[in-house]
Amino acid sequence: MKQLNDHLSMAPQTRPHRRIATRLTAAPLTARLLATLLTALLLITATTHAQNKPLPVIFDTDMGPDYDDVGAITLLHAFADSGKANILATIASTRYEGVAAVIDVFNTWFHRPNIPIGVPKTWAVGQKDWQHWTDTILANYPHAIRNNTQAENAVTLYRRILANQPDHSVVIITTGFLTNLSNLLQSPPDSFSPRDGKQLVRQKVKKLVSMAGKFPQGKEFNVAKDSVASAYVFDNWPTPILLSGFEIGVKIKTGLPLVMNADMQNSPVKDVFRICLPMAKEDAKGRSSWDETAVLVGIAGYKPWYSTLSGRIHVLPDGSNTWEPSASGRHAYLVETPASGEVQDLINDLIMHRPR
Ligand SMILES: [Ca+2]
Repeated sequence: MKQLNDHLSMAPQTRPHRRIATRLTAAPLTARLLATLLTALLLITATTHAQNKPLPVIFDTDMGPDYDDVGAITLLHAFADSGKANILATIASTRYEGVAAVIDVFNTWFHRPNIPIGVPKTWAVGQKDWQHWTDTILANYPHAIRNNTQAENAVTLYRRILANQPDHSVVIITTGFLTNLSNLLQSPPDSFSPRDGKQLVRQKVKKLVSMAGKFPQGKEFNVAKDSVASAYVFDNWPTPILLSGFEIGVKIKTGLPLVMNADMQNSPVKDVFRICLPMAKEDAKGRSSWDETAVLVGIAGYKPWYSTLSGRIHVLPDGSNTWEPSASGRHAYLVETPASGEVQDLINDLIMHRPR
């Protein structure tokens, strides 16, 4: 349970003592300069690659309990601004009142207020943040959506968006629960497509990239909170799946350079980290960056920072997962390389991205 609880938004007094971060809080100046150059190079390279074809992306997030989703949506918009990604939709996998509005805050701040927003209209996790960062940004930043009734049905939105995309083109990135994808797979034909959900996914989706699981085995929040949906998706999803496990993001501590950046003013991203970082002892050297890794590898690719192991993930009834290695497996999880240490500075720079 500890591994699960590490990613839970528990009340601070009930949080378990967590491992002490071994990374430095503020990298030396030369390292920071190098990181900035690496980030610039990444975005320039992304722009070059993307000049003809930005990657069509659907972002599915439990925006609200943990705040690494805030870092993740910032990376998403940074890659969109560099021409690397085309954000087709931003969809919540949780349904606490306000989640659609919170997503709208970030899309609006990054000058993309018209990105479609979906929320689950049937059962879904409803867990909200304990730090009240969502309340703060809703009170202080513009957003057109006021409540979840103004957002589209998540499954309907998936079907509408996918039906209009080229075959085998869409990358779905999830940083929350797999509730929507399970419902999508089991959806019947409708006015948008004569195909059922599984057929539509097989036709339109290129790959699924998820922050999910712990490898080679363990119990992780995103998989466990709706374990029935997780098991269904992993058993039935008809495209390749790339998984960023708990062990990848937990050691990537980010947010302090953002909070200490005096030039960043009136930023909901900075406000969230400024509010939340001091509220948990384990975040003293930055927040673990589980969700940011999924966006990074989903759009920029996993090399050179990671390699992968192929096989198949299995979800057990208690929400934990195991791994079955197989060279021909459709699933793969990230494995660290000597370059993995660069990711912390890279994400620290990317979450300071400003609206273009
Ligand atoms: Ca998340």
